[in-house]
Amino acid sequence: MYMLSKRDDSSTSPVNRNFYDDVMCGLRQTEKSLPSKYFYDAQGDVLFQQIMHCPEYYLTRCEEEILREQREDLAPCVSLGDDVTLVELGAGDGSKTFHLLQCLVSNYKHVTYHPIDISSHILKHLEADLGNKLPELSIDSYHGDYFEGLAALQQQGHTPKVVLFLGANIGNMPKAEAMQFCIRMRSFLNKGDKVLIGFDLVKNPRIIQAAYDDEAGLTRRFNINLLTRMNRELDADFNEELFEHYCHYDPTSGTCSSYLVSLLEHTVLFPEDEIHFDKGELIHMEVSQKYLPSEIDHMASETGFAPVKTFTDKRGWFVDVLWEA
Ligand code: AVI
Repeated sequence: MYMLSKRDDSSTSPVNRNFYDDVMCGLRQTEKSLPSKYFYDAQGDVLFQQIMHCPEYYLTRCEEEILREQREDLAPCVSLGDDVTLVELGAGDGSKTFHLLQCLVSNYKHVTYHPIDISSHILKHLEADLGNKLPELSIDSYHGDYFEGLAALQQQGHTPKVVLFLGANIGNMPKAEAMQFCIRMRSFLNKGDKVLIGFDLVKNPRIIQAAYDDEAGLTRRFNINLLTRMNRELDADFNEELFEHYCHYDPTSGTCSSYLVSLLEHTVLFPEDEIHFDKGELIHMEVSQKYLPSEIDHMASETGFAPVKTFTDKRGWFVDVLWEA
């Protein structure tokens, strides 16, 4: 029996129970961590939108360039006959996918788009926006877990489809987990279905480091916002002033890691738990993995996909790879 909040009934919802359990599991470890999937509440969505537009965060602009400038090449690759069914995992605000969808609706009869996202807030925004801009597009969104969304689609029948997993979201998993993710994703696909996955490539380490440590402090606020969310939704008493954001890119592994550093020794109270922080102790917040092209090919072959085509931006910083199941 959980007693998560003295004040707010909504805190005892199953969603908050999972949130609480996940948080506690991470904070009770010797090396403390928090799951980055909880960054995306309404305020987190706004901050991430701002990050995507900040000068240092090149990833969104690179991928948008690919989808905008190579849409004519991409469209035939993602269409399977007259009909096109696109599923997007972690669709976000759909602003990059818009270019591809626009090209598809002007060239194909029936285009159906199934965005799946854990943020209901961003899905509502996406539906309204795309509904306005592309009235010919059929939109059928799913709020929740990616694999539950894929399973729900599978139950609707056997439609050839292309699954988009863009934005380097795959980088928010350690490499081994990303591999398992691809295997699981493939288990929901039929032979001939395709995936289009966005990977951020290894490059000058200073460029990567700056992307996760922007001058305006947006990434700092994005990380700190998770503490604010825990205070609000889990009745915790984090003092945001006692934590600083730190990020470290390790060019030998291609892993960019974000942390919050406790600036003082102190204890944070939850309704039924307390978590002690030493001065200087870290909470690992997020991994953003960068890949070599050879590692991406290796991932395709290890997970049972056949590489079809690779789309790269002009600077060669980012790729969208098309694989067939
Ligand atoms: C969503 N994801 C791909 C972003 C990234 O680049 O890892 C999340 C992010 N975190 C800080 N800045 C952006």
